[in-house]
Amino acid sequence: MISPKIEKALNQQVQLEAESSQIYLAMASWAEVEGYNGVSDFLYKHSDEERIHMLKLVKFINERGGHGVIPKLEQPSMKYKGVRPLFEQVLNHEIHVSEEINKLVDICLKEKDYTTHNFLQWYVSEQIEEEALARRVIDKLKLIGDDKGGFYLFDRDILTLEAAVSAGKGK
Ligand code: OFO
Repeated sequence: MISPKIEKALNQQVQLEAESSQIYLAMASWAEVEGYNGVSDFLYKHSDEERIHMLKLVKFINERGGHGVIPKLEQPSMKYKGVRPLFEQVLNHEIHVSEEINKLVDICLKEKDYTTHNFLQWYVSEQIEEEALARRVIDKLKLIGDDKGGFYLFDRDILTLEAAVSAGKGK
């Protein structure tokens, strides 16, 4: 059984994961309209992953005797200044998510809720990968600069970056 305090904190995380999914979905749609098909596929996939993060939390809360609350969401921005600023926004957002996960872990330790603490370790590792991936994408974009040919290849190959980061080559 989770305490009301942990339930509330976990539901705040449900909201954040749902917001992440929504933001990446808006980014994916923008990229698709702009003709960046690889970037768009990458972001649609990322949006789906965030929804899974949200669902995992909802199911955990319910299994532990709480009630996973499905939140109301704000409309994300429809316009982005370009692919690099977009990924800088992704990185900043993921850093924020990591900070929130760390706060949650801290609450669990203070409340001596080791079950939830253990459950959250998956999110801790996931955040390391997500930040590494966003940094890797930004590094590539910095290298490419204004080179259109380079950007064409980047857009074509962006989905393979994720596999490289997951395989531990994210640095
Ligand atoms: Fe990328 O945030 Fe979920 O965990």
